[in-house]
Amino acid sequence: MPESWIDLRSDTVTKPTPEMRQAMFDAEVGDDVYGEDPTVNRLEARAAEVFGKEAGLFVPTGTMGNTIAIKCLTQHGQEVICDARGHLLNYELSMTAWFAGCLIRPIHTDDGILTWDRIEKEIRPLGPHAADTGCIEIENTHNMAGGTVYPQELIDEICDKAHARGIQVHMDGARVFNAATAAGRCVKEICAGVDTVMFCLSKALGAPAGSMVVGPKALIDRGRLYRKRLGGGMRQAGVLAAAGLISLEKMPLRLGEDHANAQLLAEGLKAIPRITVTPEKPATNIVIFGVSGTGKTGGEISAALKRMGVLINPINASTMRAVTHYDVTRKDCENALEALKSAVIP
Ligand code: TLP
Repeated sequence: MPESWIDLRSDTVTKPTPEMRQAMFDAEVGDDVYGEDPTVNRLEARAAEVFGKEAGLFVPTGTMGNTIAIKCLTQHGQEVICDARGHLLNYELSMTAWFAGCLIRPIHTDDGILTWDRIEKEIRPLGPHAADTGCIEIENTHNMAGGTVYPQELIDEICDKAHARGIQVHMDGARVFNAATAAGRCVKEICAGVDTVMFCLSKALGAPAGSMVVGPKALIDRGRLYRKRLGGGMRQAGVLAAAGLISLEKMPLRLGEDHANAQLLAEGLKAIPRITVTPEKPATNIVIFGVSGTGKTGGEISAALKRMGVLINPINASTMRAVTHYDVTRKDCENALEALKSAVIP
């Protein structure tokens, strides 16, 4: 991909910073399957500390992190409640079914945010006709709903009431640091009630690869075995963990810039006739916009933009998603808006 291209397809496209590359070069490593990689061990301990949990597990991807957490929180044949547009349900190759042996019970929402009232109606006790609810999964920020952020009182209520019913809660916090920036809270506070959290060091935090699962020690110990089963025993993974440590310590501090750029994009998009933006003011770094009024499909607009050196993916024929991150500047966003105007206005 030429360096000059403006890549708004996802925050997964970020490249490691010079500081990360140096840290990777200098990393002290060992065999992590033997528990002997000092840099991985440091990252796992630090992640647990930052989230106020007992233990952490370094995994190659967010998908593997969610897969392991759900497996640890459920029994084969149970159900997992999550939002209908959740990443867990739609973009993880049915790993909840394949690995944990659970069915997802989706709840449709406008903004990706579940409430206890909606969840409670879907909780099932085990009986001759129904599988019981194994766990509840919440996505914060919610990707396909446009980077929406859970109000803290909703998370706390879901966790308190789920626990009172003997049900545990997993947070897909791929972008939980974006949620923290938007809410003005630390991740420890946001995640105090949830049992397990998966968060990504890649994506908004810029590491080349890697995600974490944090939670109770006994659960993380089991998760480590599932990671090996899934092929995630990465040996001298300290080279990646070294970049991950920088992501964890430094990169959250700059996420406000990405949020401001997303708002700039949203404002500019709203000014283009027949484009709609939902939510109108993005809370974090994801801008979802409707193009059905333009007479062109998302695919056609994406192809026209590509010819101008701007990459934005369609979600489907009528909707597109632009994601800001540290490899796109405010000027890039202004240029992307100019390209969008010429792509949709005949
Ligand atoms: N999201 C990717 C795509 O898979 C859609 C993206 O470009 O946004 N949870 C959430 C909320 C995610 O957005 C993603 C990745 C994951 C989990 C999975 O992470 P990876 O890609 O590391 O397996």
